[in-house]
Amino acid sequence: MAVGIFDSGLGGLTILDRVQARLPDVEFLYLGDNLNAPYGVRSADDLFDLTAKSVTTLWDRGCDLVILACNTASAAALRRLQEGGLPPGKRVLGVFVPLIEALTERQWGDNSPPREVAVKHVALFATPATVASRAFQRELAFRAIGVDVEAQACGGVVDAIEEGDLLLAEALVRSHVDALKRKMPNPEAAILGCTHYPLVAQAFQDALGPNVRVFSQADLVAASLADYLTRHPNMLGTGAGGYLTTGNPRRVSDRATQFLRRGIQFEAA
Ligand code: DGN
Repeated sequence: MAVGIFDSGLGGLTILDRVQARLPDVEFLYLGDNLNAPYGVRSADDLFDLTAKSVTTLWDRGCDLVILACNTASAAALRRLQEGGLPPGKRVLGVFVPLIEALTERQWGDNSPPREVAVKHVALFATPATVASRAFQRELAFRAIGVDVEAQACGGVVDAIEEGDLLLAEALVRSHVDALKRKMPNPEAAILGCTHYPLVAQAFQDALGPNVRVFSQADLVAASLADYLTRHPNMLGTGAGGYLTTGNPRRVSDRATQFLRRGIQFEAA
């Protein structure tokens, strides 16, 4: 019985880590499309095709529920997958909505009309593809009015993290935060809209200062998944847990072990 977790590469491990801590009795089958990473600079159609292929792999391996633990894939493919008709008994969820529900102080699945919320100025940090999609602003507009969102495309951060160069990633974070602050000097909240960024969350917080609330996507997704599985216990699926990659399993295992600071063995997808 496993829930599928998909990311373009290693970033989704930050989500997996928190959902495993929250749901220790649930198995997870992780799939990283390392062969085709990074996703952040690809076209929307390309992202849709790659994401659909990986989601189908996880469904075929017995995961009835797949989480897109990648904002770039969620932005480009989630609604299209959901609206295109899912195979019987299969579901796919993304990582945007839990974050936006927390930002707008809504309960899970509250689809009431958009309303005024406490936070007025939000900084969004994400990959170029996620920023270009405007998916975050679209989902937010379904739930809130009067919120000003300033988005900063954080080129280079994912690549530096995937290469294990955290010092470079932190330096890039500081320059992206500076660029954001020139456009929006006093955000009240910051969204780290990429599953790689928890690895450099402290650099974001330090550069933004103590008065900016940085939302933790991984914890919010974990809480939302726990809630979903309580309501839909039949979505646990029939597959076995583990770690799959479209890339080189040995190289990906080494990077993942460094990334999460615990031993992880990937197999070929
Ligand atoms: N971690 C992915 C995200 O949340 O958008 C981006 C990874 C990538 O391939 N650029």
